[in-house]
Amino acid sequence: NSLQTFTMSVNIHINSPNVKYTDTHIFAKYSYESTSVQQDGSNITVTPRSTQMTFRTERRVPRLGVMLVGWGGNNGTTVTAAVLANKLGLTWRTKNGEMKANYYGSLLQSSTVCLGSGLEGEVNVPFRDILPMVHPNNIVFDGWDISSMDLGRAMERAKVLDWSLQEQLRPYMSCLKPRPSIYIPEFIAANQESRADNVLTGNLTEQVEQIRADIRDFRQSSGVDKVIVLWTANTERFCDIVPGINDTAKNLLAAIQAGAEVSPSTLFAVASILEGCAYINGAPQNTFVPGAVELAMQRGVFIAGDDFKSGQTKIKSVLVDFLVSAGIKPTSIVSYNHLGNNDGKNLSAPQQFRSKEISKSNVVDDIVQSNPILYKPGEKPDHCVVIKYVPYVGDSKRAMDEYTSEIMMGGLNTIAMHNTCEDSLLASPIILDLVILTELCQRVSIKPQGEEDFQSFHSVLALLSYLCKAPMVPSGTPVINAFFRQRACIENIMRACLGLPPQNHMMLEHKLQ
Ligand code: NAI
Ligand code: DG6
Repeated sequence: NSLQTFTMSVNIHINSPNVKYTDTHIFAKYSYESTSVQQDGSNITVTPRSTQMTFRTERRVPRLGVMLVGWGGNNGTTVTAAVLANKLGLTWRTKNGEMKANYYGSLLQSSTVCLGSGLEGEVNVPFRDILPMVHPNNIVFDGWDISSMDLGRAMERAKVLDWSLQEQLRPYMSCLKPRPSIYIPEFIAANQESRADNVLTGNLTEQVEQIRADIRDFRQSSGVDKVIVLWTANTERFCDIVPGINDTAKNLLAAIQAGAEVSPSTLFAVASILEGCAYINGAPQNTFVPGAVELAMQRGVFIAGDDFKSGQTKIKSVLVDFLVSAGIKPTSIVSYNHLGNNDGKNLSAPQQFRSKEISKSNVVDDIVQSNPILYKPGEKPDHCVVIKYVPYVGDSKRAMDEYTSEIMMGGLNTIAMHNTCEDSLLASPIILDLVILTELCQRVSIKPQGEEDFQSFHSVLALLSYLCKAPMVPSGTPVINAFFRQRACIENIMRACLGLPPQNHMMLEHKLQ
């Protein structure tokens, strides 16, 4: 047996003089190896650098509360139901036999990492066990929706989960009712108006104050230690970046006071940041206007987004990376999909579709730019994104992709793909990974040698890029879209928290005589 994989939870203890466990923290001394490059025409000088750092991870896992904006939607109801079903250990019968609640699709709960080699060969452990992390079963949910439907009926409206599972969950789900939300009709499609029966009134300042009061109320009444707010509501249209309105934190706060145009998602972000709660944007719109980013940085609060990377785009960030890094030149990427859920209905309006089109289109940019042998400066593959609303297929999204690439000596390679799956069952585990990783990052701090204090990660939490279609990164820093680079970043930072070297796949121990 050359491979050992644990499915049950394991306790990992690091046997190293560089790692110290106290009752409250794990301290790990770490040598961060990087390279600095200087270019003079075709002469390139590369200087390896070692930076000594200490990683500090708080060991106590808090009780986490998650407030979803759009709680009554397909994702909101599905993730809440899935957590309940897992917590209750539910099983249900379908025509394919008995099903058991699980967390498939979650990086943390259902994938493994290789710790190293033992006498029996490679040892793989669940990702969730590398560091102390919140378990999804222990998350307490709350949230807002412009639709007043309780979560039991909303789960039925979503048509995602098998009926016999819904029947078991309904008594629990029916007790959950979304709080009234901020509704500004011009930001989402006009076809959403009929469900908006649960909306706040008053001016923008009063509405933001109400959202802040809701967060405090939830924190107090549920007894959670921490709250994270996540937008899984309808995709909004982009808003204009207007100097004097949303370009600085001060202007944004003044714009809210003056009742200027500020999107509901930005109002939620501001309310969360002012309450010291991390805010994650699961949709494509530009919620994080410069003023919101500045506010988050001023308050030392994490923000992350944009847009869950769940299906077609996830494959794109694997496939284009594979092609380009294999020296093959993608020249045309055509991505078509149709779906029939309420998200698809909202996206059938041009401005909301445009937000999604932008976020789905940029995903190949960094991969293409990384290979100037294949692409001239500014050259990109043709890239077309189409989304159609077909009510009958409901949440079961169909995605069809065609990738045409140039291969050797004028040859062409065309790959065509067809994918069918429930959209919300892809997004739900991503929501869980997003909030659990964000919470973990709040407990990690780093002290480079020579510095006095431990520093937290930048407010713009780029570590979550793996889970986002259009990753937001601190201004002036590189955006990484390639799937396995994004995954390696999370894995290696977690390894660093334990004083372990990055996973380098060299396996020299097996390659020498
Ligand atoms: P949905 O339409 O079923 O749910 C959205 C919910 O938001 C609805 O219940 C709606 O009433 C509510 N809502 C709209 N405006 C609101 C506001 N201002 N405040 C509070 N609630 C509001 O959509 P679904 O399928 O749950 O998707 C949610 C979001 O996630 C969409 O923006 C979608 O584009 C995005 N997304 C979904 C992915 C997936 O795979 N399911 C992947 C990537 C992004
Ligand atoms: C239409 O594409 C609906 C969208 O909300 C997508 O389902 C969602 O953005 C997921 O997109 P992708 O590209 O990750 O499958």
